[in-house]
Amino acid sequence: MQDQINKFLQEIKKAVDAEIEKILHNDEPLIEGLYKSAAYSSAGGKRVRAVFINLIGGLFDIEPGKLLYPACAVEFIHAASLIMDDLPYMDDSQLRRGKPANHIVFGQDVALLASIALVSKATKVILTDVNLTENERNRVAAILNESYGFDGLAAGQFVDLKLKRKDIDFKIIEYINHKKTAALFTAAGQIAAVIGGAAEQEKKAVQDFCQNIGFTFQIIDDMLDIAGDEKIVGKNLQHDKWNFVKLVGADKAEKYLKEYYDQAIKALQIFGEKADNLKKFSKYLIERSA
Ligand code: GRG
Repeated sequence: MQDQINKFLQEIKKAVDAEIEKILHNDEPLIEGLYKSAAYSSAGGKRVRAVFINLIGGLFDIEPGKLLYPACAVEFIHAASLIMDDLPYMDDSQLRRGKPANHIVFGQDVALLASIALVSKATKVILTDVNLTENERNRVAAILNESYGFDGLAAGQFVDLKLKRKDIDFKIIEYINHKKTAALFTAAGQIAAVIGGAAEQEKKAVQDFCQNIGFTFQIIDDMLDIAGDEKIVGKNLQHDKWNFVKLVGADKAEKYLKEYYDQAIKALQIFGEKADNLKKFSKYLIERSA
């Protein structure tokens, strides 16, 4: 069964990689550099959020082809956030996905423009998605829109950047993890739930699952930041201003990890066996080394 899910994940990754490459194909010589920069940072990555959309879509029997553009859109926003995050006045990282960060290759000016262009492209692929109804397009675009502004990535990044060491407490860390990391997982889940015509109780379960799995994902990220191998993780480690694991200690971090993980899996109960692949993927995520 694990082999079956690996095959499924590879297929999603392959389809999303290929479609992203196609979408970012450029015929306009004047802005070739902008496209190159955007394509550079949209390539690679584990495609975790794309996989989530598809596995959550499976709970509602959505045919995978219908989720291809939403998956690309979420990955575009994710890539845009990584470009911004690496900039010298943000996290100041030189390495991303095993390659030099975008601004190292293309310059800070181009990196910022590519990031904005990718966010715009995310909206465009949804608003022109022929597989969705007009109502679905509008609802998906609204979810995406909320995921990166005052209620999502930008808010989380702002608090993260401006946080003084003396003000760090658990509630604030939850806020940051919620907005910076869980927001895109939650958006992925909500998008699949909306397209799948989920009932209110199901939407709530998907939200609970995504939020808690988002937290576990960030804790693992922080664990890898301390004990991972830069060559495998593919980004600069020991780089963050603060780190959940350093803050609460390794034992407590393990305890919180288990609590969030259990909560996430519990939220899937109402879906019965249909959630088996999602549970397997969640397990894979907490056992990951990259
Ligand atoms: C894009 C409008 C807009 C704002 C962005 C910079 C910023 C505001 C937010 C930072 C968000 C951020 C980088 C959060 C960290 C989330 C995280 C754990 C990323 C690593 O995700 P993986 O491991 O990466 O899925 P790959 O490379 O596999 O895709």
